Amino acid sequence: MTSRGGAARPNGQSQASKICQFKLVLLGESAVGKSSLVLRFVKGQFHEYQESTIGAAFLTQSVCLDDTTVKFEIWDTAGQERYHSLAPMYYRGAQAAIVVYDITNQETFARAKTWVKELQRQASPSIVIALAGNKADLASKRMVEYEEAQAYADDNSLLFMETSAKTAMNVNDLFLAIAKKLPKSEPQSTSGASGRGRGVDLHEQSPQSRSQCCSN
Ligand SMILES: Nc1nc2c(ncn2[C@@H]2O[C@H](COP(=O)(O)OP(=O)(O)O)[C@@H](O)[C@H]2O)c(=O)[nH]1
Ligand SMILES: [Mg+2]
Repeated sequence: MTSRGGAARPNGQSQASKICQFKLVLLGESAVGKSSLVLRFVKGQFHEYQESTIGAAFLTQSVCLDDTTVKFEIWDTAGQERYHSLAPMYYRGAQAAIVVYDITNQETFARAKTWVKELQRQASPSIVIALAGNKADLASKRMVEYEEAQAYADDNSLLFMETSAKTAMNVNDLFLAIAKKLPKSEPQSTSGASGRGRGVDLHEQSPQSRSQCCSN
């Protein structure tokens, strides 16, 4: 379902607004707040007793960047180990991933690092990876230092923010930062000529525009 916007502009500008669609996957240990981040971003809500995710859940939400509407197809996965083998199904073809940990739990940070490694090895080489240190509202129980996570993110070229699905801190900003980093319409880079997982799922089928996400 690709709706188009801004086809006719009253001021007569010929440039219609673009709609870009991207697949984004959330990964991370269970209970770090993946579903809560999605719920906050998509519906502006937070539930103290968020039901745990079974398998995966799918939602969409858009953000606007200048003349471009970036529509995220969000795949929220279950963090339990028993679902691990399903994960490649969700990150394959994804243009963006948010790897979430809980700042009050070191183990979840270690687990986030293994997700990042797996994405670096198995996902699309051009995937935009963001690291989210969630539950930033629980600062008094902090076990993962901001600087440690920032240094790790820098070393691995990840976007990094501490977030709180509870207070909404940095939730929209994180998705917006990802939207900004995603390629909107530039030509395919020659270095990535194999194009594995460049994964533009939009349905503009002309061969030259395969590497583009936008329709206008
Ligand atoms: N204090 C606080 N609790 C949170 C936050 N995000 C999620 N939670 C809580 O953590 C628990 C697990 O959240 P959930 O979204 O189900 O985690 P998931 O398993 O990663 O999807 C729930 O009880 C949430 O209410 C947050 O930012 N701050
Ligand atoms: Mg969940």
